[in-house]
Amino acid sequence: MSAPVWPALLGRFSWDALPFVRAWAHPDANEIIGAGAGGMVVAGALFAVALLTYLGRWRWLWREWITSLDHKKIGIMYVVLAFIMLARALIEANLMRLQQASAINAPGFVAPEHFAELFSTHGSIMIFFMAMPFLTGLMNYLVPLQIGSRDVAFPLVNAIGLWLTAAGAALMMASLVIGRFSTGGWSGYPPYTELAFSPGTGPDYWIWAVTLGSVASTLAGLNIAVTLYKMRCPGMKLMRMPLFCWTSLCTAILMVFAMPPLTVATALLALDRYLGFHFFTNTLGGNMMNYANLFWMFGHPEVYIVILPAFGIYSEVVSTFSGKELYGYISLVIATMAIAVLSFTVWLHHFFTMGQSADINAIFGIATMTIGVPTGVKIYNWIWTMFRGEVRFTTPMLYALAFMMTFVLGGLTGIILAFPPLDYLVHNTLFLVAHFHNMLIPGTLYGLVAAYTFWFPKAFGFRLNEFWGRVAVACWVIGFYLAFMPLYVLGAAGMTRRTQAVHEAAYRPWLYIAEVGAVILFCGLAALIVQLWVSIRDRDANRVPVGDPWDGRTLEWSIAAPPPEYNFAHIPHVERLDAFYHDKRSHAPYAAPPHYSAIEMPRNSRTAPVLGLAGAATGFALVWYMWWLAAVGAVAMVVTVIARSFVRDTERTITAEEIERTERAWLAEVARARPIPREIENSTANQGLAKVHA
Ligand SMILES: [Cu+2]
Repeated sequence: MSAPVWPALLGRFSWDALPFVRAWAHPDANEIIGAGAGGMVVAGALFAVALLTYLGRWRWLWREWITSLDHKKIGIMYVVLAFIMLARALIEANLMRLQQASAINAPGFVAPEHFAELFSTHGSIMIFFMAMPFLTGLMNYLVPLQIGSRDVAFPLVNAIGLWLTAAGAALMMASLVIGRFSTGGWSGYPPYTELAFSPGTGPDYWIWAVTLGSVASTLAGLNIAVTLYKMRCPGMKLMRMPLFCWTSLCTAILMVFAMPPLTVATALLALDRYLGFHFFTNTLGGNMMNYANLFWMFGHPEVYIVILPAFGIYSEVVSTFSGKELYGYISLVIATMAIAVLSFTVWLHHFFTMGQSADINAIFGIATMTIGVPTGVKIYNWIWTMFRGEVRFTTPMLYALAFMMTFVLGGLTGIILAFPPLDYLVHNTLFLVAHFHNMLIPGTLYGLVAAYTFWFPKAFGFRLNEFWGRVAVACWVIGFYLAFMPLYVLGAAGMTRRTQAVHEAAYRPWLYIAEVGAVILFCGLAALIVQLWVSIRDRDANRVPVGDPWDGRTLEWSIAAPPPEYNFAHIPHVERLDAFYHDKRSHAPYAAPPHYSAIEMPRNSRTAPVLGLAGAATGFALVWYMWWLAAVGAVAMVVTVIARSFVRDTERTITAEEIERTERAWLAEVARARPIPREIENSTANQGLAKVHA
């Protein structure tokens, strides 16, 4: 480390902190990759700034998006953030596989420290800044539409959640350009992450990024739960909610109870690192087991936070594309609640080998196996939903089918790991890595991408290209099997996880196959990018303005695509499950109401983006010991909240005339559209009006 530059102003920053300077001094493959990654972040940011300036879109971005409190726009921004972070974390996954495949009794091209940063950022990003924002975005977008509401319960809290998440993601990105990230894994275990063993900026970047993300997720959970309890339209009893709403409710409750232990764990670790406390140190009474328990009290429910929404998505997809009511709705609801409760009783299975008695291990092992039961109920229900249905093998449905087969395999290896004596054998090996990717790729990623494909036409008014969607499915599925099945073999053969160098030549063929799989997985993302490009190019031909391209069942399909700001001109009244599906068959769902009335919607607010900016600045300042900036950021946050409490004029009225104009234009589209049967729903004839038989 060279000497700090202007310590009072720039804290512990030194020129060495810049990867470009390091690459200049030691131009080897390792440093050049680091500088390339930093360069990509800088180039991406410059490109975005240049593009916005060239198109003159700054004001538009600020007014229409950044300051918006519209739950739909906030949802879309969450998903955009998730896709950006997915790209980075997938590149890192490819680098790790390439390193292991090329470092068999050879040094490879990534140094050990750099490799440790790669698996730490890959895990932290995939969980906190890919899966979490993606599912929070989907819940934001869909929950109000599915329960017949105009908004979420707390629109401003919603926006604050988004911008705090973005602040955390910005810190993750900053760590590529200035300084280094943690080498302590996504779980950041002390004492390794304590100051004595990791004195650099890495664990501090991890602490503040994760803290911002966890506070944001707590807020998101509160908001979604209250929305589902208080904002349902008349007649929408709890047991009439679409299954995605049920899984969102259970997820939101899990967020409210599971995120605070994480916030506490990172806060205590910060006290250790910054102020010399000893919560988790090796000496002076510290005990890292306190951290392990706190972290996994969050960490295991987190697994279900990221999987339950996908269960809801698959329920909607399977039921819609089978043309049938969900089989066993009540048992699906009960199974979801059972999983949510049980998820708090199993955290100890993450450290069977860390010293508790055999009896305690046995109890947690049995509790873990119990979770297989409600999950099995769900798989059973989806299979029976398809049985004797008119199944259409569209892109989202293909994800659902791939999920059902792959997820069950992963569940079986989970039962192996739940059995403590067997866990002792494969603990800390690639077997575990194979297992959780086997759960999270089908159980989260496939679900999120299926939802993106399924609801994209609702959000943007045109369908995504089906061919490229199928190419993406093929890549994600084939890539998954090639990348992770070899890891089971390697793990059972004793190859440890998180290893930068490999000294066993017999591993070679399996590592090669895994590397090919990782490349194919990356092609899955590339196919999604091509799909988006092609779909935007052909958007006029694929418009579905009426808003119901798949003969949908729930309320979000009953309004225009894209929906107007106020969602529903008249708040719907539902009498049963899948109300819209049955309305289409018994009533005229597109009749104009006798009159329209004015609607109040929240005004835009600068509060959330300012809090996000101040949060990012404070986190960055704490990482670099720039105390003056940390103080400025913290004061700015408090002042912003106080200032907001004096704002009286928070609502904006949409006049009845404006609503009438919007609704009439849409009803004219409905009148012009030709109802189409399901066989041609993926052709340009589909304008979003479903042909139904009464
Ligand atoms: Cu677990």
